[in-house]
Amino acid sequence: MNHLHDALFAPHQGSGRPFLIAPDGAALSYGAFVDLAARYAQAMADAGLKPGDRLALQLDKSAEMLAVIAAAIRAGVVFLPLNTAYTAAEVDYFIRDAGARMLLADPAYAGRLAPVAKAAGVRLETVAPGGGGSFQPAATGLPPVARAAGDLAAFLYTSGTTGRSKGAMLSHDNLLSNARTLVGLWRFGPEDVLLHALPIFHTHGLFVATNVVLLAGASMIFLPKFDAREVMRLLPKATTMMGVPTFYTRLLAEPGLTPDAARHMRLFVSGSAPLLAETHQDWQARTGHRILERYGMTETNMNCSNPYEGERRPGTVGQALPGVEVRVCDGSGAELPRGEVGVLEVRGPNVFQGYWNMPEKTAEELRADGFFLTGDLAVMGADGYVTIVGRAKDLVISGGYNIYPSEVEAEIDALPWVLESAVIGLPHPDMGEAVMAVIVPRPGATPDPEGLAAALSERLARFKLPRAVEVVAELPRNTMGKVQKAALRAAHKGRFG
Ligand code: MLC
Ligand code: AMP
Repeated sequence: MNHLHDALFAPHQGSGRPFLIAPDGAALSYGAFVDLAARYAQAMADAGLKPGDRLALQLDKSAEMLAVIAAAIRAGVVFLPLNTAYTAAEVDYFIRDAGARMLLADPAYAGRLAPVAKAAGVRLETVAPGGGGSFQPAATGLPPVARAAGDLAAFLYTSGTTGRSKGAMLSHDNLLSNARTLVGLWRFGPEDVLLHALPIFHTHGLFVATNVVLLAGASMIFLPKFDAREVMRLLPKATTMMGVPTFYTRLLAEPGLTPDAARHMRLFVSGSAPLLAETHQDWQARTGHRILERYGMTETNMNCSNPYEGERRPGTVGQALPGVEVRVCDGSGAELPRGEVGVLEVRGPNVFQGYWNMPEKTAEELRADGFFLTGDLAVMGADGYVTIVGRAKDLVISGGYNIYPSEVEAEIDALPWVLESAVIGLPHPDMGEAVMAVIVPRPGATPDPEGLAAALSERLARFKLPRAVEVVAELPRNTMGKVQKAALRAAHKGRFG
C-alpha cells in the first residue's frame, strides 16, 4: 500500500469525471490525470530516482506540474516544490540542503538554473506546461511503490527568523489526515467545483485546496495565477474558492461583485494571512457570503477553522480542528487562562516530522510532548475561538508570501555601502503587509537607495525586495542594544497608505 496514493489517486483510476478544468473550459479527466502521473512515475524510476530520494521542482503551475507531484507520491520520491520567484542563488541552497537527486524546472528557468544544478551535482530536466520539455512520461505506468503513513512525502522550505531556510518534513499521514478533516468540516463533495487561483508550491494551494478536491472527487478550475477579472468571469461556474486575503480585497474592487455573481458559490475560504474584519464585512455586504477564515502553516497544515454551520466570527480563525489540540502558553509551555495572550502551540497528526538535517532547530520548536511552537501570538476565548493577535517571530506576510526580515537584512548588510539595516513590515492596502528597509550607510560611503532593488535582485526573489527604503544615521535601539522594530513600524506605519 501507498498511504497517500491509495486515498488521493487510486480511487480515480480510469474515471472519466473531470478533475482539472482549464480557463477555456477544456477538462482533464481523473483517469487521464492518474495515468499521466503513473507514467511520470515510471520516468522517475527510469531516471534512477529511488524511494526516499528528493526531487526539487521549480515549475510553472500546470496540470503537468500536479501530475509530477502525484508521480513522486506514487514512486515514493520526496518532492520539494519551490516558488517560481526564487532566484538561482536561492534554489542553489534548497537543492544542496535537501540533497536533491534531480531538479525539474520550467524550460524558461533552465538557463539560469543550469550552472547551480551542475555545481551541486544535481540532474536538471525540464517540464513545460502542456507537456513539452526534456522530462517526458514513460510509455507505461509505474505500479505504486509501498509507503507507510509515517514515510516522508514532501519537504516544504520555510525561512527561519534567524539563519537559514529549513526543510519542513511532511509525512504521508500529515497530509492525508489534514485533508480528511477539512473535507468533512467544509462539506466537500463530488459536485463541488473549486476555483483554484493559488500557486501550487505552498501549503495553501497544494495541500489544502488540491488534496481536499482529490479526496472529495470534486473538480477544480485551474487558473495559472490569480487574476481578478478571470476569477469574476469564472465565478458562476464554481461552487467554492480558497484564497489569501489579497484575493478578496482585489475582488472587492471589481464592480461586478454582486450577490448574483456569487449565487452559484457555497463557500469562500481565506487563510495564510490575517483577513481584516472589515474585508469580511464588506464581502458579506457585497455578496451575501460570510468568508470562512482558517489558520495554518507550512509545518502543520491547517490547525483552526471557523465552522461551516456555526458562527464565522470576523477577526478570528475559529476553533481547533477535530483531532488537533491548540493551546495558548507562556514561554515555558504552561497553558495560560482563557482570554490571556500567549504563544500558540499545536499538536496533532498534522504536525510535521521536524526540519531536515536540523535536529537542534527541530528541538527548539517541537516540544518532546509533540506540541509545536507556532511563533504566533494568540488569545483563546471561553468558547475555544482563537484570535491571532500578532507574531512572536520576526516575519512579514505579504500577499500570503512569508518574508523573513533577517534574510533580507543579511543581503542588504552585505552591500558595500551599508553598515547595517532593519527590515520591517508595514500595513499595505493590497498585500496586507509590505516590506520597508531602513538603512544606516557606512561612514564615507555614498548611499544608493534607488539601486537597492537591482543590487539584491540576483540574490532574493522579487517579492522579498523592499518597496520603500529610507537611509538614516542610526537605528533606534533599546538598552540591550536590540533594534526597536516596533518603534520603526510605528514611525513609518502610513508609508504605504
Ligand atoms: C507578487 N509580488 C509580490 C507578491 N506577489 N510582492 C510582494 N508580495 C507578494 N505576495 C510582486 C512581484 O514580484 C512583482 O514585482 C509584482 O508584485 C507583480 O507580480 P505579479 O506576479 O503580477 O503579482 P500578482 O499576480 O499581483 O500576485 C499577487 C498575489 C500572489 C497576491 C496574487 O502573490 C499570490 O498568489 N499569493 C498567494 C501566496 C500563497 O499561496 N500563500 C500561501 C502560503 S501557505 P516586480 O518588482 O517584479 O514588478 C501558508 C500556510 C497557510 O501560508 O496557512 O495557508
Ligand atoms: P507559512 O510559514 O507560509 O506556512 O505561514 C504560516 C503563518 O501564516 C502562520 O504562522 C501565521 O503567522 C500566518 N497565518 C496563516 N493563516 C493565518 C490567518 N488566518 N490569520 C493570521 N495569520 C495567519
